[in-house]
Amino acid sequence: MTKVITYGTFDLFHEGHYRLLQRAKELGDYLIVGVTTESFDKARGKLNVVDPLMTRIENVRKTGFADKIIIEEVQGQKFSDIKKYGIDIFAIGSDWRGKFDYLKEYCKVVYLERTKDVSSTMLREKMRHIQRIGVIGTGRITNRFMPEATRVSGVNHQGVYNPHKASAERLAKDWGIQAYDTVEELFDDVDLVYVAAPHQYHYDYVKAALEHGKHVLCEKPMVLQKAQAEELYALAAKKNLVLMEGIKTCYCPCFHKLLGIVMSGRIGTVRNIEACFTKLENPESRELTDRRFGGSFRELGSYVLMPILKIFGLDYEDIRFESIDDENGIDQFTKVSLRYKNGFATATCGLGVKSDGRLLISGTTGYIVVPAPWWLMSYFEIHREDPNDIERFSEPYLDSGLRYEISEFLHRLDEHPESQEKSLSDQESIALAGLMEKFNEVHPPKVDAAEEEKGTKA
Ligand code: C2G
Repeated sequence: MTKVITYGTFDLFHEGHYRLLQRAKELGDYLIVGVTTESFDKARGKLNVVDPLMTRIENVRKTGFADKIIIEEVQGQKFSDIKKYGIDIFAIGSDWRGKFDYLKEYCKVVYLERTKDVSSTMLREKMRHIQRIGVIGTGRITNRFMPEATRVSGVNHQGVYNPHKASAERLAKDWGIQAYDTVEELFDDVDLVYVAAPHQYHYDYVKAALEHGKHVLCEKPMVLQKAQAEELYALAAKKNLVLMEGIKTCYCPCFHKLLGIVMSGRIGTVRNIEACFTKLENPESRELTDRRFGGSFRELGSYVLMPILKIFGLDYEDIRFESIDDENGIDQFTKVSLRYKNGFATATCGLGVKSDGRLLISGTTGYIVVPAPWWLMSYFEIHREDPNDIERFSEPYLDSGLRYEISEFLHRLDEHPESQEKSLSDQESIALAGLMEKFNEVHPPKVDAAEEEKGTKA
């Protein structure tokens, strides 16, 4: 008798789960299904799980494929289950490809293709159906986004668009999704759109997606002009759609904790904020060669300004930008100084410069320091006058951290606009676009007419 085992959360049970179990069962004679407990999902960073364990077990049972159902409670259990039940085959979806190769020493490991189209027909009685995501752009960030989206319950990758079809096809092949010829065809097949194209194309894609009635999560900087941001948020509101800017740090649990602590007055009244983000980037990269849209501020400015706007607000009295440029006029290093009625702030960003990427918030009774890299925040300290008086806080920040913004995006779809308070509000996102625009005014790109023409046509 060939014994097969598979595991999953099986939340909002859908066709992808059904087909996975069906094919796992076909691999042998006896199928064991491990269903994850809430606490295990929490520990492994699976977010937004809706159904309680008993409902998830019942849905697996109803398929009739499982000969035995067990619960998965702890890390390392797969290995002991394989031994305990004398398993011949471990089966799991292809989104986990390579991740369970270590089990090959004990049994055969089979990665089954994920189901591409997950319709909601099996979920008629459920509150929320599986949201199909379409991705625009296939760069580094998209490659991080794809695995992170599988860690959030209630979403499923559907397809990808890139005007360079070959790149879209590559990503589509890796993820068993569809590469679309036009962006309109992608919109027709999805509920949500993730825009991760180069910044200068964001406005057009976001606008088109909203006009097609799709919710949009757009990478930072969403747009480079305030009026464009205002227009897009107004359009989203008019169409009752969610539009959210993806500055990942502001959606992570540790940042929420930090903000709560600052706002509750634990370090007194805040007087100074310093945020720094620098990166040694490849000199050939788009960020360091694109005279119109490259440079450290456009690339990293959203991160360093975000905590300043969250804590001090949008009403600064004065702002000054200072940059060190390369011979093409691309800023390698930029410092933004903001003066508020009762406080100061400095946002520093650099490409090709390395500094201590920390966030420092100084108040009248103490200061908070988030060590580098603060934008991947999982720990911070409160210091007071007595050098021994240090309070330490930590919260998980898993992998690239994009799962938190995806989770927040779904939360807003469920009509929880109040969550803007602790992450990023529309007004703050509009203000960030305004600061991008201001930077452009004081630091106009050094481009000749031919390049200008090429840029607008691209
Ligand atoms: N699945 C699929 N097609 C989809 C969605 C999911 O084939 N469109 C598969 C997954 O690859 C997985 C199974 O269905 O093999 C269960 O998926 P989830 O409930 O999302 O569970 P997961 O987080 O993948 O947990 O220990 C837990 C396991 O490691 C897997």
